[in-house]
Amino acid sequence: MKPQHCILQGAPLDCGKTNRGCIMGPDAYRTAGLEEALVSLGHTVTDIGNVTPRAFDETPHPKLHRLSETIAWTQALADTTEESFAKGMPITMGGDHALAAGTVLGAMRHAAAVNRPLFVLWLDAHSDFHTLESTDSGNLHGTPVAYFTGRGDFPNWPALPAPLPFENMAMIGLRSVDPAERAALQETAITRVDMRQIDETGIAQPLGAFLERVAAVNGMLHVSLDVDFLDPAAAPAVGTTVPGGATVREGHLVMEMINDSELLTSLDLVELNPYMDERGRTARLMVDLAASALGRNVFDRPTRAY
Ligand code: HAR
Ligand code: MN
Ligand code: MN
Ligand code: MN
Repeated sequence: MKPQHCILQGAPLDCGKTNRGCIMGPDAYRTAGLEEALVSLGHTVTDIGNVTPRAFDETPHPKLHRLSETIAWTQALADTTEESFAKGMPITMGGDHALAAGTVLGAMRHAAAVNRPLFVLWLDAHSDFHTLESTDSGNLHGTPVAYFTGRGDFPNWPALPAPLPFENMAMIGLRSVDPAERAALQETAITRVDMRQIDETGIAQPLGAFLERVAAVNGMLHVSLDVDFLDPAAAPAVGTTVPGGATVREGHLVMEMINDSELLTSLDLVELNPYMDERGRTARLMVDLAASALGRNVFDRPTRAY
């Protein structure tokens, strides 16, 4: 990866679920040395601080948790992300995964402005493909993919320039998909790679195929890395642990392949709950994975323990 100007943007959004703690995520990434890691790789970094949503009036909803707040965050993050694209590569320090509604919308606006296709790589145990109708938890961090692919009604949410085509999306690491999400996914051309496939073929094969498709059309690549993509033994600081996740080695391989592809244009680091961490180890691992996506050489892998 060529030297980048990285724009770190804190998104202490904690409204996408009922368990709290992601509000502390941005400061955990700062404490774990994200900026310093990127600078050591030859990048320049501006930390613009934390984004704040515009004022919102929370009207209690019978089913959906903190809907108005999530919409306000989506607007604010889309605007900030779009502005950050004008300066460099937006790297969003979450915050729970509801933030991706805003960051992907910002990336879509930028992609439309520069006339390039946008692709999204979703590294997650979950598909986050619920509509506002199909979610049974009411937790909006389970819905951003439906929003930005234009599936279902999201009244009062910011309008999309155009929905993200299903063909432009890959989900890798799946192992917790609700029945309604599964049925809906099967009707789409979203690339879905579950842990069984990773065990059978390795993670490099499906990832490499997706990256080739992005490169073939000079696409922009937005990567959304959910902590629960990783196995909870390696990354315990997340509210929604699912056993059987990606190993540290698989995580680094994915990030190193992303770096080699030179396709990355924006990155989300989501669902870190520092309240549940063990002496900062998950925050450090996430920082190291981000560094791998931005060029840390395999021989430079840190000796610090997770
Ligand atoms: N599908 C479940 C729900 O709708 C769990 C969603 C959990 N999402 C995240 N992000 N933790 O991936 O509630
Ligand atoms: Mn997620
Ligand atoms: Mn998840
Ligand atoms: Mn559900």
